[in-house]
Amino acid sequence: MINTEEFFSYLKKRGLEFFVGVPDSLLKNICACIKMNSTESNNIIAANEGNAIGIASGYHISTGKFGVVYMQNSGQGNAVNPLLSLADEDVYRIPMLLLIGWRGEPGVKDEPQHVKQGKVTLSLFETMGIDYLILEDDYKSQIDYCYNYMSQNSKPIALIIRKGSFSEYKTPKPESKYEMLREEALECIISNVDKDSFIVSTTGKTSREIFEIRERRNEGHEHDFLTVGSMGHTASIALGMSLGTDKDVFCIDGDGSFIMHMGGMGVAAKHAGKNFKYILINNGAHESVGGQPTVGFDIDIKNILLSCGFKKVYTAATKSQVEDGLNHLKNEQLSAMIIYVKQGSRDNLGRPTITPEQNKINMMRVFGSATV
Ligand SMILES: Cc1ncc(C[n+]2csc(CCOP(=O)(O)OP(=O)(O)O)c2C)c(N)n1
Repeated sequence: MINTEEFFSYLKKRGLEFFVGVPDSLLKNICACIKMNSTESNNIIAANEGNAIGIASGYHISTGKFGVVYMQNSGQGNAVNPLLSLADEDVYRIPMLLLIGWRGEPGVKDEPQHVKQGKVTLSLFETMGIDYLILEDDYKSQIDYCYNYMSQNSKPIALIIRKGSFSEYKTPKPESKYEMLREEALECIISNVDKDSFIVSTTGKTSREIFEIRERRNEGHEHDFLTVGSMGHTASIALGMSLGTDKDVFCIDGDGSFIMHMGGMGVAAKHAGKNFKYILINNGAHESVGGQPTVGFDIDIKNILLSCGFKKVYTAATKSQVEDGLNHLKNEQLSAMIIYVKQGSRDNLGRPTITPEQNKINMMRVFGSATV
């Protein structure tokens, strides 16, 4: 196991002192160490992994230095376009060090959404012509190698990081002015939406908590689309779903997810019928993967939604405010709600025990759209 602080210090020693990326649970300790030892201007938490490649590229152009870009391998997809059409040797040829958390490594048990991505992570880099090393205990010589490679070739290079590679890095518990936990807000939503409504919930603990709430209440899961992967696309899935039914479709998004592909909200609002209901649970953080901050508390999400076309946006920070907001959402067209919560979740939070495909089939049976 690699000592997280020593790894970070060695990067800095080699002049690798500008960090940008999207956090990942597998990289939780190194992300926490970077955050605790950096300022906001040399550790930027990007909206999505493609943006991170863009930021590292601009940084290189103005400084001549190499940015360090961290991401979960799920973010490889978001990064492909700027890696191939910006940083690539056939285009601008921009060096940067990619730190990639390898979820779904073949042979290592992981959740369904990581299995395919884990299988293709290395071959995708090979196809893109990006060289990589798998991080080992002798990380200093690997960092030296990457540094020299970037200097000589002026190209991106990746360090692929296996689960459990870094030692624990403890961070102080986050403080919040909000009272409610996300799970409490979700329980309140589920108790107050009509039984025949549908829910499309975002990636991470939101969907895991919804699954467990349904289990506790002895309810089925066939009205809930638990988006396990494809972070940032929840509102788009909900929009598409709402177009095929008269029943209400409640999108339950997270701030990190909303910010990742924010442009989709304008399109969703433009095409939403009266049954598209948008709820954003804002804890100002990527709570599911270690609590790295988002800009969720820095930007005016209410006005963003209003300018996207929502007619009214309610805010809630208590259960009774959530109930009031839901009454409005149920009765009004193009109303949305932002629920402010504190960070935190149960240590014993489980994961859906039905497969994603079964989740889809069960829902399609309710819609009457199943072909199998
Ligand atoms: C493309 C992509 N990048 C990163 C991740 C890792 N990831 C899973 S959940 C999550 C955080 C989601 O944050 P938010 O939407 O604010 O919800 P919260 O966890 O705070 O409830 C991240 C970064 C991912 N699944 N996919």
